Amino acid sequence: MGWLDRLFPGERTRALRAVPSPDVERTLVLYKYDSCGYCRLVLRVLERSPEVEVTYRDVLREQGARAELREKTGRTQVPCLFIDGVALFESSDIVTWLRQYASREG
Ligand SMILES: N[C@@H](CCC(=O)N[C@@H](CS)C(=O)NCC(=O)O)C(=O)O
Repeated sequence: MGWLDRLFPGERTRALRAVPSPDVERTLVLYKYDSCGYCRLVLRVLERSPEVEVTYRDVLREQGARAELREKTGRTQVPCLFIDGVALFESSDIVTWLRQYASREG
C-alpha cells in the first residue's frame, strides 16, 4: 500500500508516484482481464497502436498476477498500467497517457 493510501484510506489515488512523461520510450506492463469493460477501453487504444509494446498480465488467467498487483500497489483494481514501474490506475487516465505515448515523436 502506498503512503497516500495509508494517509488517506478513503482516497482512490490514480497513480502512486509521479507518472513518467509519455514523450520517450517506456517499459509498459498492463494488468487487465478481457471481460472487464474498463480494460477493453484501454485494449482498444492499444489495438489501434500496434507499434506500442506492452506486456500483458491477465489477473484472471495468470496465476499470481492478481497477487502481484496487490503486492505492488495495495490494490487489485484493473486496468492498471505500469509505466517504467510506476502504477497508473483509471482507464480514462491510461487511455489519455497511451494516446499521447502513441503519438510521440521519435
Ligand atoms: N474507474 C475505474 C474502474 C475500474 C474497475 O472498476 N475495475 C474492476 C473490474 S471491471 C475491478 O478491478 N474491480 C476489482 C477491484 O477494484 O479490486 C476505471 O475506469 O479504470
